[in-house]
Amino acid sequence: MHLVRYQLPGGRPQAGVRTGDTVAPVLGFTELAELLRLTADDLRAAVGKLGDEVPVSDVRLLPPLDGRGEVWCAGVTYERSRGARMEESSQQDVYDKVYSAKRPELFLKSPAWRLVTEGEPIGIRSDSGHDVPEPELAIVANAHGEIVGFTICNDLSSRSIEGENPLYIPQAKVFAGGCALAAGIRPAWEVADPKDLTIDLVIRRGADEVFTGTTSTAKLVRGLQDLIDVLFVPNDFPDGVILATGTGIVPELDFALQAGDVVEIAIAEIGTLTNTVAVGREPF
Ligand code: DO4
Ligand code: MG
Repeated sequence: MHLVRYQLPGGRPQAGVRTGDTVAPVLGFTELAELLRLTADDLRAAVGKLGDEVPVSDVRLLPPLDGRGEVWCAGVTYERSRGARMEESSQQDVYDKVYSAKRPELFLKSPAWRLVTEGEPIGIRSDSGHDVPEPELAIVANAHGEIVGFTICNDLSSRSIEGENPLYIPQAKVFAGGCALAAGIRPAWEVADPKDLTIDLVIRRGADEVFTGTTSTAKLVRGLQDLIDVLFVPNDFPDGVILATGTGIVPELDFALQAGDVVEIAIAEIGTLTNTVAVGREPF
């Protein structure tokens, strides 16, 4: 099962559960934020009480975060990411050091309202020139800092802007269409070992597969609860938070996304996320 947000034609967004090809509302709850204010045990009980099912083809699926929810990202958590940053950057040291430092790299990627989800366009910056998708396992934590689920995040990134100077990371990482989440959250109690999941990335350009890559969350150097604990030390997340755990797949430097590319991410047991690339606004 997946926790979802959905909308019937003309209706309001509703928190629900998707099972196969149907969705059903969680009785007594409208926003996902209300569910993420519950403890993990109470959430599990709540999603057992559902209203009438409707076919998923009758609804629009929405990004699985609302209210004051935020998406954060961890960076340089896989050896591959450390290597790729050191190759692209004018400041190699910072990436080398953060990979093994006690404090992880964490950054605010997106408020709930700016997210896109399955089937919606993803953006690349028109003033960038070198852009890649970053397919990442994303942790869903409730307001109490408990891990209650997992989804997929595409942490789209400008390699040229970040490579020029790491102080430009917020501009390399935060822009319209730059953060996509899969349309469902797999509850944590259904995922036997989140540190042993295969992640696949395929990028299609017309009829061609122009990039394929695969990794496993077993290669992630940080503990999942450790990352959440660091995030919660100075912050409250009253409506829950999603933390993407970093990428272990980075194309070689000669690859860059183009408008019209189709980016497909699959994470075993969690789901899939497919979007088409669009170029954003005019350069400033
Ligand atoms: O250090 C920059 C960001 C790295 C990142 O997003 C990742 O490793 O996934
Ligand atoms: Mg990333």
